[in-house]
Amino acid sequence: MKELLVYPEVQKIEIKGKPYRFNKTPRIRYQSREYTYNKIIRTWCKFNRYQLLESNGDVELILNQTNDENITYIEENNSLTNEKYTIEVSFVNREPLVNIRFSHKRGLMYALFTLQQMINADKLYNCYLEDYPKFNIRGIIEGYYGPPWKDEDRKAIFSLLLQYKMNTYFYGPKDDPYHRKLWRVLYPTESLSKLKKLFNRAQVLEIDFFYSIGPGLSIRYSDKRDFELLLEKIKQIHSIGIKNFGFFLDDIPPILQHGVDKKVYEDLVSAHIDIISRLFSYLKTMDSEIRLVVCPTQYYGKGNEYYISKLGRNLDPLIDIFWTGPEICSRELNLYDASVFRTSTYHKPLYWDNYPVNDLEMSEEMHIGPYLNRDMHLYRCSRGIISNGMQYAEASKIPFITIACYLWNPEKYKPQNCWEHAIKSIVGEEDSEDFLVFADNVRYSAIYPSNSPKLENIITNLIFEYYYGNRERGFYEFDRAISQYLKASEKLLKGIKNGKLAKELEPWLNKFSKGIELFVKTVDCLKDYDKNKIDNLKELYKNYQADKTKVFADVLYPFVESVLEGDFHIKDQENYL
Ligand code: LTM
Repeated sequence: MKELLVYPEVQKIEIKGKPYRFNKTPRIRYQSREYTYNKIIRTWCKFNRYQLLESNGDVELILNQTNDENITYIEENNSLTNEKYTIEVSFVNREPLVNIRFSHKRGLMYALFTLQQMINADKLYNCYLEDYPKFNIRGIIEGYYGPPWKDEDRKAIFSLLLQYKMNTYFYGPKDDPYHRKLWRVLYPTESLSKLKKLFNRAQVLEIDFFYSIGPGLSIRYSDKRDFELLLEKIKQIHSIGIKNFGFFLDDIPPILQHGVDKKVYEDLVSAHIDIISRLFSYLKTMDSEIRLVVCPTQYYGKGNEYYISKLGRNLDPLIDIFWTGPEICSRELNLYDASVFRTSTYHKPLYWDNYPVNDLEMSEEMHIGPYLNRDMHLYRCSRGIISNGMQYAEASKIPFITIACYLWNPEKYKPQNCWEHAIKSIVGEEDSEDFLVFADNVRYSAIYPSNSPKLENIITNLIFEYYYGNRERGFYEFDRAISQYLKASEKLLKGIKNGKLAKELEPWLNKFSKGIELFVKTVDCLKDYDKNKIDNLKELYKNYQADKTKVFADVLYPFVESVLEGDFHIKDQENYL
């Protein structure tokens, strides 16, 4: 079958014939009917700079809203949906006619993002495609420690979420005082109106906006007044239209703190069951459409421990429970662990995936690598995945795109391809080749605890040639390979088109360039062993190590150290053979 490169990849596609090739930006013919859809089509054309006409045009667009079973139900995960769509491209008098079927505005918007990628690839295949997500809840959380994103960052991220068919955003920055430390205090008018604008933007883009509150540091669970204050705060947020709430009890003491609570509850989990249940029943009477997601105090582990089993079994099945997997930052998420959680809590986990977040002790790392090690069938046993972002909003977009592609179509997700696509789209076509050279050395994280796969090969090859092969050839190949790194380092340091990204990545770009210089000078000492050079190298290495920014992880150190210690000269080739 011919390849149709659309991100995220579509579920089913049948290509029936040759493509229609555009030699100029297409004009879209669309007979307006329904106000909401007309507005969507107009915005879509404007965004893509397509001319919109009522007659003539190059591509005729027909919208077909339907509540048919095959558009409102997903077999594979047995769920009702408003996100499914089909696109049929046929040709009438050699001109493309595009028929989109959908049940809801969200499905239509997703269809248009697929269609624009088909059109922008300059060829529109005669085809039929059917598309829908495998995970129901797909999104991100602003839930890290550190400076919260600015509203303009959030809005840009919302657009990215829609473009890559994610449907959820959780507001829960640990450093917004009104979210956690000052949870009892209502938002001042100005902050509330900003939150409302943000929520409105999310609504326009079909993103479910969850406001989260984290009262666990100080709340007295049994106290009537504290419960009233909690409701006051929730009501304030509800007054601006928000109907989805997160109730966070993470990163708080694991046992009851207040004397009054110790008298009323046998343990922390009993207090949590009580307050969550009271809150949920209040919310449901206030507004039946409200959704509630809880982040428990024990949010990682095996999934069958006392706290989480008791909590899950006693909470209403409609309340979703966050879970970060076997670890806080889990290397892997698999079906076995998900089913243990489900069996013991009577809830499918809603993953709070701590990737790409890089706060606290991870702050020297930059997590721009692709999403990895999540089972391709996890959607069968989970409610969805919410990825925790980095304080670096622009850099977070790279992993976010790969996460979105995995969540929509995990069985077809190809991390490397998707990552290269993400880099092209965020960094820009002209800088992406050099950026990839850099990014390959900034991949270290909980989900990828090694680094620099390409650079590692260069070192391995050099060491092999040095001892067992041909030294001249080894040095020649090294020079050739490293020239790409030198070029990338020089180009990226001069600046890239995406200035915001360059600013966020500055420490890592600087460290990359220092590392490449160190590497070249180290090999220079190998080529021509000289006491002065070694002394200079020692100095360079000391400076390099003083900067803790993590690039190359543990790939460069052992090589430089073995040269500094004279290993290559002491161990003579013959001794090794
Ligand atoms: O993961 C959870 C549920 N809570 C916190 C996050 O706020 C924090 O960003 C991550 C990563 O450090 N770890 C947590 O424990």
